[in-house]
Amino acid sequence: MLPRWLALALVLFCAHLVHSFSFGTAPPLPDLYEASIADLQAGLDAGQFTSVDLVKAYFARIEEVNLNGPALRAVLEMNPSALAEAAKLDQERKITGKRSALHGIPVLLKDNIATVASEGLNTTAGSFALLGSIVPEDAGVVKRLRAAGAIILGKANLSEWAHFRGNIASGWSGRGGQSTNAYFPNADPCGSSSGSGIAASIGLAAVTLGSETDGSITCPTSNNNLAGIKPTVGLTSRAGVVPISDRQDTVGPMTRSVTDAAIVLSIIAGKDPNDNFTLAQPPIVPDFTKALNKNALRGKRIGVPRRVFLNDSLSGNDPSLGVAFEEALNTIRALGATVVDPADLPSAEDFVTSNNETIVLNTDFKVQLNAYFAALLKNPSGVRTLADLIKFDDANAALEEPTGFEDQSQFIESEATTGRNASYFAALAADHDIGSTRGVDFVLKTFNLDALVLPAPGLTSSIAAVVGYPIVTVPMGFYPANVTIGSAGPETVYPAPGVPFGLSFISTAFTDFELIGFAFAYEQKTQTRLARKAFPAAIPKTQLVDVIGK
Ligand SMILES: *[C@@H]1O[C@H](CO)[C@@H](O)[C@H](O)[C@H]1NC(C)=O
Ligand SMILES: *[C@@H]1O[C@H](CO)[C@@H](O)[C@H](O)[C@H]1NC(C)=O
Ligand SMILES: *[C@@H]1O[C@H](CO)[C@@H](O)[C@H](O)[C@H]1NC(C)=O
Ligand SMILES: *[C@@H]1O[C@H](CO)[C@@H](O)[C@H](O)[C@H]1NC(C)=O
Ligand SMILES: *[C@@H]1O[C@H](CO)[C@@H](O)[C@H](O)[C@H]1NC(C)=O
Ligand SMILES: *[C@@H]1O[C@H](CO)[C@@H](O)[C@H](O)[C@H]1NC(C)=O
Ligand SMILES: CC(=O)N[C@H]1CO[C@H](CO)[C@@H](O)[C@@H]1O
Repeated sequence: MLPRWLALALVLFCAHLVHSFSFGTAPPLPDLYEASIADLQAGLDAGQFTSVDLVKAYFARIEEVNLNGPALRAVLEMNPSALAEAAKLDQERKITGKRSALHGIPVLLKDNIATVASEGLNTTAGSFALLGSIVPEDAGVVKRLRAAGAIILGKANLSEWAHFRGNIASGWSGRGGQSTNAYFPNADPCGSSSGSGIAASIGLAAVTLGSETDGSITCPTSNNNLAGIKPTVGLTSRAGVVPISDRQDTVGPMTRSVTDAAIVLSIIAGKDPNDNFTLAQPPIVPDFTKALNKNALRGKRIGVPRRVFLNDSLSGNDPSLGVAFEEALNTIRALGATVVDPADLPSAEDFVTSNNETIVLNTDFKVQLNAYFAALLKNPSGVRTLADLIKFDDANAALEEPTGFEDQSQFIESEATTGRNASYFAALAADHDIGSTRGVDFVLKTFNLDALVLPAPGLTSSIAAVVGYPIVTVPMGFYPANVTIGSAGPETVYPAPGVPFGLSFISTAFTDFELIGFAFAYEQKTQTRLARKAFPAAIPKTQLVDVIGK
């Protein structure tokens, strides 16, 4: 037995060790659940940890929850070259310093964004029909990420073909299965950038990229408690992105804060000779972090297009969303803005009845998907056209059409189109009329507004989608404990208690900078994201301390 004085001294000594370990001079390691790009750069610059450590930690976090535990199915593939890429970038940081704010930062990509096959990752839009395909080159946005020193961590699950196959639950793909939300077991993550949303929400990557044609960034941003930017069409390159329509597709960041989203957008935005829509953007890519001003809403006029969009029987929204939205308007007023309410779109009803968007997307999809297939250097499935793809899915029904996920109606409708004829251009002109002439630009001008604001769910994304306008979405609240749980598919529920929802700021083309400012001011005032965490089993436990030096 130890003498009492020695036992006491040991206890005190151990207490001292614990004390100096957790409260010593070095700043604490960032918690990867919430860590910002700035937190990670500070630790990397100070030599507290390396990018190799970061990749190891994110890989371990993915392992914990992707197929194990709650099986969120957020991630399709982890990059076999990521550790080697990280080691090189660690070395470079030591010798010549960092290239950008994303140097050594692991980024997860939606699986419709191409990366060169030699690196080891597939680009499949979630489908076995593209497994093993060889893309001609990295997507335009990936070239920019790599030039900035970012690490491609892997590919995220998604609604297959960015949700353009048929009436299939959000977040499902043949290769990845049904991905689910981290805030309520088996809740809908929304889509089509589902895995990007889930992964960003619980820190399976530092930041993620999604793509949107109509709602595919803003909706999963909303459901997963994130900040997301759906850039103006033509601000970020779509070259090398499995397409739906060049009129509406756009690539943007999905992150835990507006600040991180602004950092990522500043790097991925810009002209790309391989996407001529980008040539129409203003000559200089703004530094979007300069928009991060807490007073950005002061003196601004923000309109509420109430008719149709805030009518629950038309939007399909739960009434609890409307309650939170009225509070959000009060916050916007408190931040010094004038809320113009209502600021109705003359075209509001068209967003319920018009079929023009469907005509445009169906026509473009066939033309552009066939061009995507034609540009592949190799595709082992043998699929070279949309017609082949429809046959492939039917022939591989166990993989691509399991019970509850059989539908190919959008593929079939698109295949029936015969190119960009007069009806197509009429539909495009009608979309311009609905979205701009009697839509966003009409109300902005009539009421002298800086932006519109609406809850993210419902019909909101279409207002901007049909004319390629930007949306910035930030956390607004969470469904209450007594919300009526609904069905969102064979395996998913929505709404459900504690599932997040967002607030969307919308304006005309190339107002991304201003919208980022408005969203930042609202985010800083409310800090809604921090009010609630994922359910315990969906929170990965691995932290940097578990991997450093191992
Ligand atoms: C990419 O697909 C091939 C099958 O064609 C597979 O062998 C490989 O493991 C996949 N890559 C990753 C990172 O999963
Ligand atoms: C892009 O190029 C195509 C043909 O290559 C052309 O039809 C289209 O008008 C161009 N778009 C823009 C925005 O320049
Ligand atoms: C909401 O829409 C329904 C269906 O069109 C309509 O009957 C109702 O009057 C609308 N409510 C309001 C407040 O406009
Ligand atoms: C297209 O929109 C216009 C309104 O601008 C409408 O009159 C027309 O019926 C719509 N066409 C279809 C096919 O929905
Ligand atoms: C354009 O093609 C569609 C099928 O894609 C067809 O329904 C429509 O009638 C055509 N319009 C014209 C003007 O030829
Ligand atoms: C949930 O509770 C709120 C506040 O008590 C109440 O206003 C609302 O009607 C309830 N909703 C349901 C679906 O019971
Ligand atoms: C990274 C990862 O866990 N990927 C998995 C995604 O889901 C498919 C289908 O279950 C698995 O085959 C992958 O291994």
